[in-house]
Amino acid sequence: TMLDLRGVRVWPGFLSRPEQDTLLAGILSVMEAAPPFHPVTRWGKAMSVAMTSAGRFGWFSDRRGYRYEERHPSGQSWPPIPDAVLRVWEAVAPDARAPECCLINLYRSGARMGLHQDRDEADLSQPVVSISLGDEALFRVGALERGGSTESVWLRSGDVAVIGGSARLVHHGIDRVRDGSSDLIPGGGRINLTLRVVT
Ligand code: MD3
Ligand code: FE
Repeated sequence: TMLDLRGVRVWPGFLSRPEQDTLLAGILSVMEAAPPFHPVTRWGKAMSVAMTSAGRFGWFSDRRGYRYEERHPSGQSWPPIPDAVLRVWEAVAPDARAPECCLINLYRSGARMGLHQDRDEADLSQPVVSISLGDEALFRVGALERGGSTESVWLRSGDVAVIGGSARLVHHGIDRVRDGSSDLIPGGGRINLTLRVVT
C-alpha cells in the first residue's frame, strides 16, 4: 500500500529485514572505504548529519557551497554503488537512467536536516529514490515555494520513497529521529540512502 505525500510516494515496509541487512552490509563496506564526514555549509557551520557517497559522484559542501564531486575528501574515488542498492532503484524506477550518486546520510543522536530543495542535479526529470534504514525519522514535506504549509510522516526502517515529477522540487527535511527505535544499525541511529542521476 503506497502513501502519497504531495507527490512523494512512500512504500512503508518495502524491504524485509533480511533485505535491510544485505543493504546495510554493502553500505557499511562503503563507509569503511569512504568514511562519513560532516560537510560544512557556506556559512561555515558543520551539518549535524554525517555524509558519504557511492557512485561516480558524491554530494559535497564547504564554504564555497554545495556541489557534486568525483572524489571523497581523502582524494580517493567514491566506492561503487552496492548491487543490492541498485536493485532497489531498478525495482521502483525502472524507466529512469542509471543512478550516478548514492548519498549516505548518517543520523546519530540529535542529527536533523532542515527544509531544503534538491536542485543540484542537471536533469530534474529524473527521480530521486530514498531508502530508510535504522531509527524512525519524522520527515516533513512542504511546497514548491518557501514558507508554504507542510505535512509530516514517520519514515521507518525498510521504507522506500520515490520522488519524481511535480514533487521533485518540493521542500523537505528531517525534523527529528527517534533514538533507539531500531536495532538495525550497530551503534544506533539512522541511515538514509538517496539515489540520484546527477548529469
Ligand atoms: C523530496 N534526505 O539527502 S530522504 C537529502 O532522510 C534528503 O536523509 C532526507 O533530503 C533524509 O537531500 C530525506 C527523502 C527525500 C529525498 C529527496 C527528495 C525526499 C525528497 C527530493 C525532492 C523532494
Ligand atoms: Fe533532500
